Amino acid sequence: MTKPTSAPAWAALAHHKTQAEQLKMIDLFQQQPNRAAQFSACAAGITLDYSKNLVTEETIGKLMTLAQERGLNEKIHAMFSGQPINTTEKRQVLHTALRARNNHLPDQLREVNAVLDKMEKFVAAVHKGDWRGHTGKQITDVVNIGIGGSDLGPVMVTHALSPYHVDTLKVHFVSNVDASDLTETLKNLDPETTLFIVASKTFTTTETLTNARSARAWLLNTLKQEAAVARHFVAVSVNIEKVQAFGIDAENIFPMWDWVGGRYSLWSAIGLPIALACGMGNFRALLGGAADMDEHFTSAPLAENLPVILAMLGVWYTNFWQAETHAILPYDHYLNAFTKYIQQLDMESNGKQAYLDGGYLAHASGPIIWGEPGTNGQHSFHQLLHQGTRLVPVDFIVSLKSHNPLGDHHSQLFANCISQSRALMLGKNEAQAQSEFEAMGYSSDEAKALAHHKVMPGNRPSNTLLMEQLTPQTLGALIALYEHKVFVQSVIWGINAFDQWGVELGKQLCNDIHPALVGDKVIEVDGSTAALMTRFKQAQG
Ligand code: G6Q
Repeated sequence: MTKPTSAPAWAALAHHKTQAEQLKMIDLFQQQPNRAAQFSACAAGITLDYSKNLVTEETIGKLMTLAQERGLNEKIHAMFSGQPINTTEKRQVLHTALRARNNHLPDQLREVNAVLDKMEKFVAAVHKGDWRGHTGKQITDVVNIGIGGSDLGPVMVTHALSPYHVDTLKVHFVSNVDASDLTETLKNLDPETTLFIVASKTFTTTETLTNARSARAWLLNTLKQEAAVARHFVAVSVNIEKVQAFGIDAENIFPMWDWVGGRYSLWSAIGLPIALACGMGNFRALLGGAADMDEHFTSAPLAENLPVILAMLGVWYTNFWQAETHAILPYDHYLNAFTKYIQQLDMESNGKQAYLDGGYLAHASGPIIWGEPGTNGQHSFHQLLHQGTRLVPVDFIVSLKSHNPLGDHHSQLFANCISQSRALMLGKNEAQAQSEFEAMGYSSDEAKALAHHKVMPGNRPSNTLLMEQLTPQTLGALIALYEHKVFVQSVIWGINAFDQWGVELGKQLCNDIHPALVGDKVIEVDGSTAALMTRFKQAQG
């Protein structure tokens, strides 16, 4: 496959950008009364309003041509049909099979359904109190031990679906090898009523195994008998042998597969903490919402396809406007872990510099993803969004209905959300700024001198993603929407969204440094690292 920069549409877009610099969004709205409807699309319970972008019909046409020239339709088919598109790891990419309704991959589907059934029985047994702790007490707390893809998805969804939680069980998450994480979590828990899920696809991740060993020691410190482990530890992994070597019963292992990437795995048994928190019905509804988005992604024409539109707008700003970051701002308290989750999904997938078919990228790839829920961000970093020198495209995410209708909270939340996107677009000119200062009592000379501090350039782009309400279905669709957006961008850029070789070197170095830090082994390192190691050793006495 040729480089994206050689695609005719790439050159056309580069030329078109010089004209697009003259676009004023607010003028476009005046010229096209229908603009909001024209640049909106809807699928799987999510409406995407992308009318507040620096685009015209021509821009969208050219972006979709680029997608076609990059062979997007064929690549979508290749992923869904199980071709080994993760070529650097020689793997299929089949997280969509975890939520598939049709039977085009019978082998995978049989295995997936068997694991879903096993999860269903287990969740019901824990909820009903049929599964009890070693001393016969009912389980009241579940602690998921995992990191990265075995943590961020389940954490985000479990928080997001708080209104659906069963009230007999609390689910906690431990990820960091920093003992403070485990210690603070276990502080108020009772070993007799606590169940651990060790979630690790490979079952070789040092942080997870260290936490799991300490959790087992904590349990046995009270329960004394090794047999207690069988009632208090279950695992999710591909690596059955290693799980058994850790001492977890074969019965208590929920399998997953090589064809599910870590950051795409919340739909597998890695989602067990979600199912325990909300019940299997809600977990299946989450899968259903994602399946709805999959169906839309695989069937809708490119120009009406939500993941494709989001992705191509991202390409527009990243590659033609040199935007370096992308803000994701959910106006929803329950989505407080959403941006962090998308950060991994996007940055671990598309933070790449090598073309799939050889050579290094001649253009930018995935942006830096950041953000916080609104309205909190408005009292902090939104200053930079409005007046900073950088272009930051924004996704606003908001629901029409709250799970907690209280006074006018929700209307205030919604008003703030749409006011922010409008403010980004409108901006404020010098004359307006000056008269505002005058209205505040400043003299006209002072107001004139200060005016430029209040000027906001405006014309800054954003998308608004609207849901009726944050439910398991709409959340599933929203996550799948971003998964596919990331995939589409990887196709445009010609990179592999499904490997993560960049995280390896740090792990390798740590495997050398740690033994030298805790023992007498001497290793050759640079002066800075050596001095830091000496300070650590001295501090430990
Ligand atoms: C995700 C990454 C990474 C992975 C963790 C945990 O795509 O591969 O975040 O999920 O390193 O790995 P294990 O599940 O194997 O412990």
